Amino acid sequence: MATKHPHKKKVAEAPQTVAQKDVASNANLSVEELKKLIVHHLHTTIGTSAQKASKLAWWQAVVATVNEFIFDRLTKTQYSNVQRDSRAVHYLSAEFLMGRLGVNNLCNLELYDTVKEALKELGKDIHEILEEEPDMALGNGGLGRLAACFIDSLATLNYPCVGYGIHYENGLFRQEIREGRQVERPDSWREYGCPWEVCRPESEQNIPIGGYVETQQAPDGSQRKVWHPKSLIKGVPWDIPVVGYRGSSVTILRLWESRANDAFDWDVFNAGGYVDAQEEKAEAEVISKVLYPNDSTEAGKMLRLTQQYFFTACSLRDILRRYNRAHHHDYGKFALKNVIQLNDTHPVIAIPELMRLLIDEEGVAWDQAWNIVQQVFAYTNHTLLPEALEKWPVYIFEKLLPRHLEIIYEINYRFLNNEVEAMWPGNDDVKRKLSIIEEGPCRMIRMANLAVIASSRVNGVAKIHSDLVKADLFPEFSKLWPNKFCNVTNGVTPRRWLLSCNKGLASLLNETCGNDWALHLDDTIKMKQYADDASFQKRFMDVKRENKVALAEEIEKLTSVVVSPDSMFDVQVKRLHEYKRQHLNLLYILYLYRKLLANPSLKIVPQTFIFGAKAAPAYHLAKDIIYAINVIGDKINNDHRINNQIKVVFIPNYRVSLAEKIIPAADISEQISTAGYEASGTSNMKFSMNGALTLGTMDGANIEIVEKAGIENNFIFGLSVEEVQSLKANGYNPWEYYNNNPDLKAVLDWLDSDYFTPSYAGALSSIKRSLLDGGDPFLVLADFDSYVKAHEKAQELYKDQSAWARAAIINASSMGFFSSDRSIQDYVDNVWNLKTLDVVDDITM
Ligand code: 26Q
Repeated sequence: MATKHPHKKKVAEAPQTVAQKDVASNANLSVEELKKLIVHHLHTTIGTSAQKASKLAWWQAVVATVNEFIFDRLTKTQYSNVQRDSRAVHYLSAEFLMGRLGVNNLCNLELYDTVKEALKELGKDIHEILEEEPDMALGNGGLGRLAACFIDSLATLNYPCVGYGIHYENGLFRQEIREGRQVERPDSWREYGCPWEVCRPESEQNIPIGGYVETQQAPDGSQRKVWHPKSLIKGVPWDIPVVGYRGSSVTILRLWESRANDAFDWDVFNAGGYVDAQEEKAEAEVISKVLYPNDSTEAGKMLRLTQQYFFTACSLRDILRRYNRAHHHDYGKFALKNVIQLNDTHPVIAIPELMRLLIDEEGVAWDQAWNIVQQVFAYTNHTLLPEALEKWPVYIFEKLLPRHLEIIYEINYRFLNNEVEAMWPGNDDVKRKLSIIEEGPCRMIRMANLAVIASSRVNGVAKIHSDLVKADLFPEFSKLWPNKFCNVTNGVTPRRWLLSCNKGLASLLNETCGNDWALHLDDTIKMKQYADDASFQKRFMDVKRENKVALAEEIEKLTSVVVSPDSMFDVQVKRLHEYKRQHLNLLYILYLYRKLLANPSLKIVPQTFIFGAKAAPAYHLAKDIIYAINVIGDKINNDHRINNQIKVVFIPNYRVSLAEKIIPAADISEQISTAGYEASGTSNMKFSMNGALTLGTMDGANIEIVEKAGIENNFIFGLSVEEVQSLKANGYNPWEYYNNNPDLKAVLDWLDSDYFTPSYAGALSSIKRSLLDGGDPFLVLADFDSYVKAHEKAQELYKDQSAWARAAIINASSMGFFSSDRSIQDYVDNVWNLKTLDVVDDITM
């Protein structure tokens, strides 16, 4: 910065802060200015110097620097929302799988290159510094990452919104592999504090829980319900600003942390119960301690319901508080100003909680409250797996949420006796099916039924999934309310999944499609015209190779396995689940290995099979599959007879930051779920965007992906949804496939031997057992043959690098539809009905 008095002796001067600058011009910020800001923060925020600072300190200083820009924009966004009294969406999700925010925030603020240069001049490498950031792994997989992509798009598109979730102290467990087996370790993403987040004690909430309900009679004979809760839990909000791309809005992800309520704590404490008070404190704090590591299976734990209730109750009070600041408890406009999106059934307890708040605490009549609730809520379904549909025992509700239980009974009674009775008079079968209560020895609350009954809209996450939601999951509901059901195909944010993670491809896109493709992903179609251009093909494949070289280095660092960037990288990274069929992939690898052993002079396309997957800790078969991948990989990687023609690597602790390195380097994207089981999938979109070819089934969003990118540019195999359904209906017998296919029989029998686990025969038998005695519920054996053929086709094409490049370019050019910006626009048009916000730049406060 220029000194105002050049004649004076130079003194150290604090650089101008961003608040004093014109922030609209981030891109024009000079390297010199940024260097000063970063060093300034090293001194004044972190308390160290450029000479002494650790990498962590440099990272913290970079964050402090960009936070100046972020908070300025955040204040303006929030001010504008209040001024306009805008209608907003509140995205309620038990999971937000944000990953790292560093690269993404720098790219969205268009500061990446300047910060890179500034750090370089300060003698630091931006990659190394940004690697210091721990992943925010507050989610299991697809559903949580979708929430993260959606909030990025909401911020970019300037739609008024708040994301609400849980401030877990420990995110998804860190996975270590010991002797081939998964070991779970706690994940502490805030060990040294998270510099992106801000605590907002002024917006704390107190949430009642437990106790009993008293019925009071008024003199006029009417009844009033009074809940006497056993305790209060304090909810402390932590705000994480989410930065829209290119100076659009900065919105908030508000995560609730549970604490002991002060009053209760002190009562016990004063009575001399110091130790008891500590126990009560621990009991409250445990609620936000840890993310449940289940993906797609139920874990009916009391603590899980408490988590769900805790964060939705905090969020609703926050929404009501904000509404009442402008509308003073007049609920006439509540549904006009608010929409609440339920990310799966996890936050569905919000429905009776909003009824309770309106009726018991705000004095709204039942009919008006129900009217509001039915307009405000919308529900997204993410699974068809029956065991994944949440149900809670009535006795748990009696204990934790007695008033909510009464409200649920009342909602159910009115629904069954009005709507259902009108449509199906006297039909008790239908009533039993549609009831929120499942009768039986242990009566259960069906959260999905409650969600459908109370919501204005119900959507699935890919075309085929939404069709199946109507036809198979909720056929009667969709007959009752045909217009309630709709589809919103998932999407992913191109800012993280292309612009930030694949700089090489991003610059090819800039060259061929202009500079706005990260905002308008449809623009990438312009690259398609170069699909046949040999020189462009080469440049495209050079970028891919560079990414493969970087991944090969990372693989060697993490696993000590050396892989060749010239081999075909075949990648399957996702949660481990039988329906995702990692074991089908493994059977193919065994098949190929056997072929090579049988014929040592056989020349195949060299292939590297890359896996990454976490298994739910109690899902034994899933953990056995991880073990099998590791021991089989170990054997193959060290078997000199096959001349390094295949390698198998299992990358431990798969997470968002690893995905960002793996996906840009993939040649083949394995999307091989049994048709009808993967609701959508979202990594399939990321892979395709980055120029991988899909080897997959006609399931979830794969169908729409190949519709756009051309089935001929991908490798589709296996039974269709209809074929799966009819095979199952007609009695599927896996033994037939086993007995009729000698190759298949041989690889399955191999699992019973001690070939891969010397001195421990049968260590891999559980996989074979599940596929034969277990009835092969996901039709692995039925699809094996066609899977092998798909792989053969892939190798054929790979031999022709020009033809491969062409298909890869077409894939990468055709993913415009799968931007989460398009998904969000679909939600806005069909569900939320929002208007974009003009962020006021000039605010006087
Ligand atoms: C349930 C009960 C107790 C504890 C945890 C859970 C739980 C947690 C996470 C149940 C399910 C999940 C996550 C589900 C999920 O990620 N589903 C995926 O959602 C994606 C986004 O729509 C889809 O693309 C995937 O197809 C779907 O599997």
